[in-house]
Amino acid sequence: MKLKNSCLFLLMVIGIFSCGNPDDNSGLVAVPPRDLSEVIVEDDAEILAFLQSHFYNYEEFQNPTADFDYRIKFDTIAGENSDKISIFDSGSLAGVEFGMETISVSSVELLSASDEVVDHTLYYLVARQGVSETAPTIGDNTNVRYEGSLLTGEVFDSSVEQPIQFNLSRVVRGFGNGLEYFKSGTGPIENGDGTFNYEDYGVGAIFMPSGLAYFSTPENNIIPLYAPLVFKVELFSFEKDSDFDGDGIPSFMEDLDMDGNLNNDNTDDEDEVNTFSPNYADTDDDNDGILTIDEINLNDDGSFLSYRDTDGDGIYDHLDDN
Ligand SMILES: [Ca+2]
Ligand SMILES: [Ca+2]
Ligand SMILES: [Ca+2]
Ligand SMILES: [Ca+2]
Repeated sequence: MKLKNSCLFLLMVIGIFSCGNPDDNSGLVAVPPRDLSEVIVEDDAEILAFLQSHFYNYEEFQNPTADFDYRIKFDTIAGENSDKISIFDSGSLAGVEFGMETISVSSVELLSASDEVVDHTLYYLVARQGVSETAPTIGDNTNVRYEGSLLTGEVFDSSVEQPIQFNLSRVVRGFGNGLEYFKSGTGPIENGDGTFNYEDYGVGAIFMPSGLAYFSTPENNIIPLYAPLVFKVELFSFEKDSDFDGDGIPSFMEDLDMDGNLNNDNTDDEDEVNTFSPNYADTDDDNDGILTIDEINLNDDGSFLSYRDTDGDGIYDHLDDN
């Protein structure tokens, strides 16, 4: 499984860089990452060029045959396919031009030399919307099949046969944020041979600029620096209101600044210089020695009921080490 969280890796890199001048002694000269605001312009242009020059097998999705596998395929608009409708014009694409929100990315979290917050557009193509009532949140555990590739079509990672479990905050940011727009299917349905199937699940693709992926940290010797990525996705199922750390608070509620990113909310970060554990992955959020689950109120069934503020200072007990 290579679809790791770039943010946690980057935080480790910050630690290394902050230990001293990289020009000293080693003879190695660190190349500072490029400015985020410069890279996003290039990435967005590359993504748009791809969306306008390629189509997906929309005809198969519109009039599926009995044996259609509901897998997305891309091809260029050329030759015998020169009359196909581009992904951009397909009516199945969403992104900022289509009324969706942008995602704010802090250059500091990507080690970019610039100190800026830059809006990023995440484009996603919904070829088939799933049938579940709700979509997963950024904190939920999901059961997905996927294939990650460069815009050139070169595949760098996939799980296209068997579904795999991902928590949407433990993967690259664009993948987690993109899956929030898909619904899941029905199942599992036992096939009789020990395998399981799902039906009517969401199928689509997510197109992300490098600032929502690996940016300046190349992966697997395949993903180059500053590479926009595309992920084909199939969302079989998800666990609603997942509680990743089991502290009684659903993960999505541990996004204190409500920016849709759970990896930048760490109440006791001063105590975790080398062991950064954001609140959604920390059983003692304020590091006062009392577990979070013992500082909140739970229902009889163990689900979240309410927060406590014993000393009335406006800071909840589990975030208040005083
Ligand atoms: Ca939790
Ligand atoms: Ca946050
Ligand atoms: Ca923590
Ligand atoms: Ca505590």
